[in-house]
Amino acid sequence: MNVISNHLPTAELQAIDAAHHMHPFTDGNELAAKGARIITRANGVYLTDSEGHQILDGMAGLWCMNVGYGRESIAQVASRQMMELPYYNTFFQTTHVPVIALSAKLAEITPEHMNHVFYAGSGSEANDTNIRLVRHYWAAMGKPSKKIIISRKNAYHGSTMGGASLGGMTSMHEQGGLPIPDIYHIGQPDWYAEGGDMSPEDFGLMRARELEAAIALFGENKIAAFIAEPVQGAGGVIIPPETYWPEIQRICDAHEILLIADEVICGFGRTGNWFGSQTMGIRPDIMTIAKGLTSGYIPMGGSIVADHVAEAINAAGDFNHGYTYNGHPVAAAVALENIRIIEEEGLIARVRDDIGPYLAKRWAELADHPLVGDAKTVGMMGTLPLTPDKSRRAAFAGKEGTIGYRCRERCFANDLVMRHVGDRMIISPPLTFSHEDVDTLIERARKSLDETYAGAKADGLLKAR
Ligand code: PXG
Repeated sequence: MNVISNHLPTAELQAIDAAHHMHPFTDGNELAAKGARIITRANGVYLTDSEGHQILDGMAGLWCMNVGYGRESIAQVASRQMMELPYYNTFFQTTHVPVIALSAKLAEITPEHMNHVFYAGSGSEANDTNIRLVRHYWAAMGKPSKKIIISRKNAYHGSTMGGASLGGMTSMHEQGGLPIPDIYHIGQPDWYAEGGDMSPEDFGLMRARELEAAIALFGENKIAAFIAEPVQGAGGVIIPPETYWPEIQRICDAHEILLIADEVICGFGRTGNWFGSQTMGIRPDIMTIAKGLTSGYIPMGGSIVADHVAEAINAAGDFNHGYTYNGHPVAAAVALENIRIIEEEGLIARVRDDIGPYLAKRWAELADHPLVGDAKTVGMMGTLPLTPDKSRRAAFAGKEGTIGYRCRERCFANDLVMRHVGDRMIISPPLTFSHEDVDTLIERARKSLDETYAGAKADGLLKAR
């Protein structure tokens, strides 16, 4: 029997957590003083905490719980697979049925020219694979000098040395001596924050052309790949202007640069297609997947590899790369069941035609709030930049993120999980959200915005920069 159970008082559990558990992206001392929120169960789109609060999960866990909590069939599939074959590796010329079935299924639902998968345990691991994969590919093609990978400022591609280097988060680079060599970052297509007086269309083109400038700077013979999220997630749900992706695709094609679409957040229905690449109309050579692949029920990630890339890799002999848990049988079985649910319940069409448009309509209503500078969605992702002056899309005069943090705290108090990135509020709810869930989210978000506004006004924090 477990000695530590949900039945200990909250404060006691918090004290044990603070004493022994190091949290990701967290100030440990600050959290120890405050006490972590303890989530004890979840069902559908609601979380329950140790104090009995029913919290609407506007973030689908961490952008991953696409089919919602409490899926009995997933638990049953995992349990059966654990009894039949809990583990075997895919090294040394072996394979197993769950990984065979999942690979065939992924080949079916990914774009037509992509029929190969290299598995990993997470999105970070998959992006580390991608770095090795694209460099090895160009070496196999007789072009070993093509090593540099171009990414974007404020991108998120994971927390491993490779993933964090590809990412464009300077606060991550500052810790641990990153980025690793031969990674270069260009600007992001964030028209709201960086577009100034330009039209979104002109700004999108300008940011895409930074890729061409970077290629000219180093020389085409040095560049292996460009990596980007179809819609930046952790950076603040940054939806690029319509001109951006077509221009990026043109540049990659014109200069023999592999295009890696990081679909860790956008994949598996979030944008109203199987993959964000389809929503943005691009043709990637590699796609990073994780999160929605298993809806977070168990960890799994991978790289979906286009035929021409896989053929070159296969022709070059051993690819000296692999993880113990490549294609883990229980994770593969869970992924298959998760995909079966997405298909059976028509969740992708639902996001595209029903709940996505309804969320877009209700979310847009928040734009009339005095704190809100913009209110956009794509599929089941939304962004809400806060501002003290709508007409200029101005930033707050005080420390960046102060108002966003306050708003997140108000959301928590009002039983809604809505994240903040700086002074932007973001959502990414389960794809199973009902119209009523959207209504509840909007109601709680508006109440939280009202309280944030009143508090910020009282504290004199509404001055513009
Ligand atoms: N790529 C993208 C686009 C991601 O969003 C990863 C790779 C890394 O995946 P793993 O499975 O290694 O975490 C991610 C993960 C946040 C947040 O604060 C976002 C992620 C992870 C943790 C926090 O929004 N995304």
